[in-house]
Amino acid sequence: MANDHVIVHGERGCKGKSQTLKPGAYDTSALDDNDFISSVTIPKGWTVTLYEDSKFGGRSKTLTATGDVGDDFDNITSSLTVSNPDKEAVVKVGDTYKDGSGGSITIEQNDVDVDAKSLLKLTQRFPPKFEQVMVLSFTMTIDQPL
Ligand SMILES: [Ca+2]
Repeated sequence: MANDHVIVHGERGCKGKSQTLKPGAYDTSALDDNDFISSVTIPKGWTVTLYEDSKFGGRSKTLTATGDVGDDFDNITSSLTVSNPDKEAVVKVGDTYKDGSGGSITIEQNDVDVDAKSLLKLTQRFPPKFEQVMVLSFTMTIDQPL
């Protein structure tokens, strides 16, 4: 399964008319058709939120796994958002002392298998704005410790 995009399908069981979607927000005009989505193919760790109405309004449903959207959301999606977790987080603090007497600290996130549901929180509905909550598992390297 491709892991860099989501696919929405017009029939249950990930069949029928389909549209490939990169991470982003898609209002009704950006979708191939209104109210056509019945199932979604979702890469591991990604999140898709469906909205009943355009402009990300009405009822919503968040999906994190491939499958049918469910009886309660079959053929009613008019807008949606696609989010992928950013697994690369590198923070570098270094070169504080130009004379070389200091050191540098590198904090690098390991490839952690995080629960996608804990990564993103919708803080604003329109335009959709997500707050990323991360639990960092990192290694710290100190060059030239004082
Ligand atoms: Ca609708």
